[in-house]
Amino acid sequence: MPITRSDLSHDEHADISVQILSRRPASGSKRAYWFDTEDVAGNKIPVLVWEKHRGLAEHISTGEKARLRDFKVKSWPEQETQLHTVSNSSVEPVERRKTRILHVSDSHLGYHLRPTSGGKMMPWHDEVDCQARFRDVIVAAFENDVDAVVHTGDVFDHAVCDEDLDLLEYGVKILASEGIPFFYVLGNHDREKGRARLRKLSNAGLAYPLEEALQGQSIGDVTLYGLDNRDANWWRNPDIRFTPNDTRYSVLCLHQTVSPPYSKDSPDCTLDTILNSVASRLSPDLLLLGDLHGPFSDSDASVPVYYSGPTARISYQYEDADPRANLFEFDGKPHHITIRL
Ligand SMILES: [Mn+2]
Repeated sequence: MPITRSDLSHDEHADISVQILSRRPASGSKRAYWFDTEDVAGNKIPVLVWEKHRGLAEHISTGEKARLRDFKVKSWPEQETQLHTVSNSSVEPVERRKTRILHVSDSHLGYHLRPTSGGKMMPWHDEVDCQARFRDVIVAAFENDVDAVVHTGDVFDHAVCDEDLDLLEYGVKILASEGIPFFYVLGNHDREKGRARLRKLSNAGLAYPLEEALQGQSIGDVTLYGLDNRDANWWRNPDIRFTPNDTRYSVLCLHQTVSPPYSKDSPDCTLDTILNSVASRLSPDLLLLGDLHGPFSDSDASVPVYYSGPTARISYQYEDADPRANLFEFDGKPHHITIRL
């Protein structure tokens, strides 16, 4: 049987596996910080790290499971049981599942209601089936056993019918029923009806608008941050107030034309502008983007940056781009795999 709080006796040294729930600064002299933790039975155990042992657990993030070895038990009558570091204490991460995230974008549900792309008639318009490809996204999420789906905007096209709106709802609900959250930012094509349906789903706790979570949304050891689409003017003087987190990885999600990876005329902003504007609060490990309808990426940029491109072949300009999604597995750094839809 695994050790739980009730097995701990005052002044003994304990080895115990816990989940790290949060880290907070400790008041009082010589104290560095507290971990709020939970044993396998769900009992809360505060863990005090003394200043002289500060480095001991710096590699552990909230949300992780850790094995605490050689911690001193403090269990006074009528008080909560605590663990305190001593000179021999060690903290090791328990083998963890690597967080897997599916990134999709620009599904443009409703596109069947307009026959043009960039003002040009689309020769293959009748062959495009945004609804079918969106269903493929849901299947890809299950097949690849992901922990979350991130949609970087333009879920919907300008005009939508009930079937488009209901398909999103169906997809988000079936994901939620399997414990896979759907995170999103709004694109420049998401209009009133589409936004209203996304809002309904987020009010019901089924979909998660990243724009509204300045503290980010954590999934495993990854925290997702996002902004809805802004115009290029806003990016001249961006004001971004994210709250830092202590999970292992941060991912920033936007719906913008960004250079790099986009190398042509008039991007909304540069990658440097984005990184500088969040630098005092975040250093993202990955940028996930929507807006461009081609699969642009730059894995060698100062922060790896990826568009997924649209989930259906809706663009005249990028007619050779196959519909795809990005799968990321976080293992020391984000590893990228292309999923064809
Ligand atoms: Mn789009």
